[in-house]
Amino acid sequence: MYPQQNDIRNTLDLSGLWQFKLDPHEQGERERWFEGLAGTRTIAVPASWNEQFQDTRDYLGTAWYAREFYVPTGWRDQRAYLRVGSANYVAQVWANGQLAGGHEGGHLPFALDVTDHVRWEEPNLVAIQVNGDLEPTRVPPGNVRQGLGGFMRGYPNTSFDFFPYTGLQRPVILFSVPQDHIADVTAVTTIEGRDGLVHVTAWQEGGALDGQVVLAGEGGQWAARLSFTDGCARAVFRVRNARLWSPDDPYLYRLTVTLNDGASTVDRYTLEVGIRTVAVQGDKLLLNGQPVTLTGFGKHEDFPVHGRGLNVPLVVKDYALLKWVGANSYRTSHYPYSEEAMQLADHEGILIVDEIPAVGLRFDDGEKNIEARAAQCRRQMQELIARDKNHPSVIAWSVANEPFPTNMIRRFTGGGGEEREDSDAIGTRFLEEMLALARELDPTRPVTLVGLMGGPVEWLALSDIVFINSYYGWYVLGGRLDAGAEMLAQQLDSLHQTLGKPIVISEFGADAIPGIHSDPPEMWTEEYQVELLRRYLDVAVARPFVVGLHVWNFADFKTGQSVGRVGGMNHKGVFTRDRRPKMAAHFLRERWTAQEATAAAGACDPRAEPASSTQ
Ligand code: BDP
Repeated sequence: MYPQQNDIRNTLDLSGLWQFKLDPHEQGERERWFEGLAGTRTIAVPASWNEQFQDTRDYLGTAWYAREFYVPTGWRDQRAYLRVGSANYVAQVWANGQLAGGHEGGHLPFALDVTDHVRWEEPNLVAIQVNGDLEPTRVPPGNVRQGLGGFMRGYPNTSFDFFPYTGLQRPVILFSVPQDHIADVTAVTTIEGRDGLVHVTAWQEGGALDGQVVLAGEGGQWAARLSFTDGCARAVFRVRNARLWSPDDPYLYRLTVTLNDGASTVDRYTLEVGIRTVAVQGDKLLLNGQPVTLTGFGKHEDFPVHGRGLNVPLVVKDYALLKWVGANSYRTSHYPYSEEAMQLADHEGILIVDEIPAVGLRFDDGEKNIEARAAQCRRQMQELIARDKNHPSVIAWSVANEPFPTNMIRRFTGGGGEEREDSDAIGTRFLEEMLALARELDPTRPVTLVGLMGGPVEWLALSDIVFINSYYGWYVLGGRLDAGAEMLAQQLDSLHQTLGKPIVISEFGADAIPGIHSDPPEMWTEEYQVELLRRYLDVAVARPFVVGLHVWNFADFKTGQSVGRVGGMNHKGVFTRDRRPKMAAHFLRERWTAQEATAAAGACDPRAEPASSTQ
């Protein structure tokens, strides 16, 4: 659960300046650096370490962070936890020289019980060892053996197209809870007629206390007693004429769970709850029983200097730009984003497709590697759903981005790619397993995997909603916009005919270097980017089963260095990296905000070209 400061619980944010030291020869543990770091420099947390110094840009190996802090005396009777929001990729934590625990996986929080390590009335030392090496067994993988002897390979050698930023990228927080405490709360909402039902499950740890749950918001306040059996208790509220959560009206009720010991309150935790449902029906995606069309982007957590580090003003700014451009949604490509981003999405009514870092997966490098990645994907899926299950903004889980079939290159080059290979069958089992796990952990949301253009249809068929990345007019049929649009139309029609499910075009776009122009449009110009997006929007609008369009990308973002990435950047953003609109942003705004106007006027298809704009 996200740490909370209230009358009982406490939080102490350790963001700020930390001591920092690289450990390229892995000597720190042997030399007991966790007892105190010597010869350090000062670094900011949270932030990726890569761009804070010139010599750390491409350093992904082991490094150490340390800082001292006091624990408030008032916490003496409570349990204390150290919570790391994101340590990319693997971390070990020492408190006052004692190993407190560790974590693998770069974008999800972990909390370690440090109660027994705390020193009262004197400074405490925390040391965190982080390693971000790229390895085939990690998720996402890197340094994967590839054909072509390294020809055209990028640096660093990732299996994904974004910079492998490393370090303590989200806040490190010390928090305390009472000995007997609320361990978890889940709120699931359903709708019956005009009523909203809020189904609450609460878990307590340590005690055999009674509890109470109160829901408050428009229409009143509702309370129920929680009696725990085996640490778990349930309650259901019926909210008559509920004010439903939606992008147009992201209304949140407040749900407060308390544990009571006779007369006094022992623990308290408050959640914001949006009453809404998500469902797939035939080839439609339904929000609160009504068809919804996703407009938006694939994004990245990325900005100069702090890299992938949490930057709350940037989260706010990005949501303001999403609204400005008329977007209602985005995908957390290609890893879970900050908890603050999810909270703000709840407040602002942004629909989120929440993705684990399973990008660049292949199934042809041996059972050991494949199983190591599967284990890691399972863990990340569990941790992601545990973290984000209560956000009304989260409307779907994505278990992978562009899993790579072995015969892909042959598929593209026309060399008989249709025959199945063993590794494709391994891939099928892998993806089936991840989708089944997500469905089991959360039966209330659709699940998907994001397919690679031209990838196996049998993989797309496994999803509840078909997500497909499509680069006709760019990587395929580059320079040929009309031929690209024709291919897109054919592919969509054939997928719809075969699968009969709603389709989201989850990536499409063209790199555009800001300020480069041409007429007629040529690749890499702003005009070409606009014209490519226009064609995709036009093809989609004629196909009601296309229930979403996510442009790749919201903003330009940093990548490794390679022949396809000018200045170490992917330039498919419709905003520049510093959030200035390219021509494409104005184009989308014209299309997507006009959609609101026509929708409000009750006109037919909201995605249609506005009458005033020129073709
Ligand atoms: C897609 C990937 C995305 C890349 C994009 C691109 O899903 O991560 O950045 O292509 O090449 O294949 O721009």
